[in-house]
Amino acid sequence: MTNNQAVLSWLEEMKKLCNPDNVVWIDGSEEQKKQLEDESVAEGELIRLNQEKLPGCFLHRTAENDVARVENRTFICTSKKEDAGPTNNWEDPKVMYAKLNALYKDSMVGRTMYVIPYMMGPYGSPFSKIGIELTDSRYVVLNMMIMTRVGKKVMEELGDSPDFVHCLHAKKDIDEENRYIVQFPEDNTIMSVNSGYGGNVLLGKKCFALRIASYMGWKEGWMAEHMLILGLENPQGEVKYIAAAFPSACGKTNLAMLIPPESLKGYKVWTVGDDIAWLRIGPDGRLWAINPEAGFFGVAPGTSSKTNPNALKTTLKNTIFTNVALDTSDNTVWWEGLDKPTPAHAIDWKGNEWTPDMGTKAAHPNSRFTAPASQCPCISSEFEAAGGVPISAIVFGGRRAKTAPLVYESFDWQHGVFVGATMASETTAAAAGAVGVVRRDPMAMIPFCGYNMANYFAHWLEMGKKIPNPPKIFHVNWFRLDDEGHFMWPGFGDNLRVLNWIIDRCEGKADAKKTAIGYLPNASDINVDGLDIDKATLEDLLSVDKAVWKEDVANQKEFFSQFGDDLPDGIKEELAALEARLSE
Ligand code: TSX
Ligand code: MN
Repeated sequence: MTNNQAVLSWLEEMKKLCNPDNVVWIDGSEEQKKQLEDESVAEGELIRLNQEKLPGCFLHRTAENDVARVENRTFICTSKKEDAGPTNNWEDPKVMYAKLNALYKDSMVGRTMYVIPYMMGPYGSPFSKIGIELTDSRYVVLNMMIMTRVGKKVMEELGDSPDFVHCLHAKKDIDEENRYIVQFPEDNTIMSVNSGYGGNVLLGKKCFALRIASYMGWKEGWMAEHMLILGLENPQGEVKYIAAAFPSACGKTNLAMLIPPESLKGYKVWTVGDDIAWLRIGPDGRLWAINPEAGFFGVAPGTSSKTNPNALKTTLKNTIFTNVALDTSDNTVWWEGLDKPTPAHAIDWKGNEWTPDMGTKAAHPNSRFTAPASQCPCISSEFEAAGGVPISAIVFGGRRAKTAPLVYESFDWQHGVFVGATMASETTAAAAGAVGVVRRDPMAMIPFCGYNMANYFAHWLEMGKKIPNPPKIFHVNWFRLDDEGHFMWPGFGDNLRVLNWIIDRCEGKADAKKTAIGYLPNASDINVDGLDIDKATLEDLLSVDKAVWKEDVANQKEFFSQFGDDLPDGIKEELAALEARLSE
């Protein structure tokens, strides 16, 4: 498929290492996809679902010990340890290459090595970057065909350039003890071994589009962020774009596909992306963003016609489900939280017989759908735009019971970076470990930053100086609890009321009050037409408890202390300024 010498010589080297029986280039054709699907079904890697109800859909089950990303086995291997920073695992590249090469040695004997040329970002876009993933998993190939742009056209765009990310994946023995997800940012290389789970093996996603790309952005003056991108259309037909970062379990995909409440007729949300944004300064001095992905790799449990009808509709065809339950009555899928009657009998995610009385979960809590973005009913007309979309507002969020109000606006860019750097979520019963523990996750990038996070904060601060017309930065919290432990804000579609205030602030059309933590809306600044919420509750949602915030500042300081002298002055200044304002 190519005469590219850089590609061919690397491929030869990897063939020698892994020793596959065959090598198959993925061309992106429909025929080759069909063939891979048929082979996967024959080998038991995929189950073909009801083709009347779910055409082109399949179910895959991973090994029981291989159901999520493995942060403790994820490494950033830079020549200097300081360049990985205190929040990443680090190993000397030489040591790591030696360890990995021993694991890959002859790992593909008797197997086929697939060569997947893929593009992150639209064809012909100055934002876009190319990767080539070598894998011995058909499941990886079929998922990459949904999540990225794959095949001949990518090799054409690469031409004879050596500028591509080298990605090697071998399933090996799915041995947890020898599982490694390793980024070498200085070599544009990613190596993954002993896993078959999405986030560990679809190397274009977290490994490239966040870890490697964040490092590239640092070196090249752009940003790779863990953000959804949505377009908000008002009744006049004007669309403004928002990029938003949230830690896991805050409903990012749901927000990206939000359906406005009945009472806000005329508004519409368009999805550009649900997970990753690449941002660059545009010729007009604004910040522009693309979604480098082509599909959604969404969490299935909790996805329903109440929480996210657009996601459900996206998954009705050409979708790969991973670790959900199989409803044997009609050969379709089911998961906890799906508003379709619980099946009387199913096969659970482990492949065992399941009935509701067993008290176990039918679908794994981290079970997934892989679905083409183009099938989303609310996909943005700008989804493929080579120049991206102009970002009016950056929104950070978290799951906080008491601390953060429903929404606030930062004073300026530097303060906004501080707001992102102090992002946190409180653990719920759904996650492992204690409930209510504060986990700090700056910009939701803790697991995904490919370099020292102190340098990442500095990069954010630098970008602010370079963007002539920067977006305003906000913080939201859909999860504030009252004293009885009930959610105070209805969330979901009603979050549009908050997004509208955010956009109005960007346009200079909405009022706010100045507080110790930033600008907050007055209760009267939020449109509550058609919403059953009393004024006292709304005022409570928009209040700042200084005592609670002082405790949070203590926790912020402790978190930042791990960066030592590397913590940028801009962050130190904002921390001191917040502390001073809280004591006024
Ligand atoms: O995704 C959520 N969003 C964003 C939606 C655009 N969730 C789901 C949890 C994360 C996966 C939310 N859960 C949101 C939210 O805004 N808010 C809540 C909390 C909540 C849950 C239930 C109700 C209200 C708030 N009300 C009833 O169940 C009736
Ligand atoms: Mn994510």
